[in-house]
Amino acid sequence: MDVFLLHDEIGNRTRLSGSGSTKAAVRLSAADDPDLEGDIGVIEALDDPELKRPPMFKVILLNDDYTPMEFVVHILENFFGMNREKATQIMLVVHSEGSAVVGIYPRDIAETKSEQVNAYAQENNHPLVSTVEITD
Ligand code: TYC
Repeated sequence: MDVFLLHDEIGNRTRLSGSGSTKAAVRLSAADDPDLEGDIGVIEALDDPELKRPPMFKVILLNDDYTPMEFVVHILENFFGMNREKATQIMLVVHSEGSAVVGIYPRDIAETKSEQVNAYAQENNHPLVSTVEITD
């Protein structure tokens, strides 16, 4: 917790504490309240609201019975930046488990990659499909 000691012009010290804001002393004028004119008041500037991390999304590759293994490896190398060894390993996980997460990205990037993979598979007459799911 931040603690501020406020020294005013007439020698009084006021202990200000708190977090999430910055406080400053002001001398009140008749415009604020005629009864309090000349007293010390405190104004408080609230911090910016906490910025949340953007939610992240998984791109999931699904198995099928027809897409050639070499085509899947090619996809993993070219759309997900994997080297051949990693791409082969992940392809075999999809093949044996039915699906695997192949990347985690902010929503726009995950959706674009998934759409690009699905379009590329279609253009090449393979039934390969990827999907997008929000991370837990
Ligand atoms: N099961 C496919 C085959 O035996 C290979 C394959 C792997 C297909 C991964 C899709 O996402 C996939 N040819």
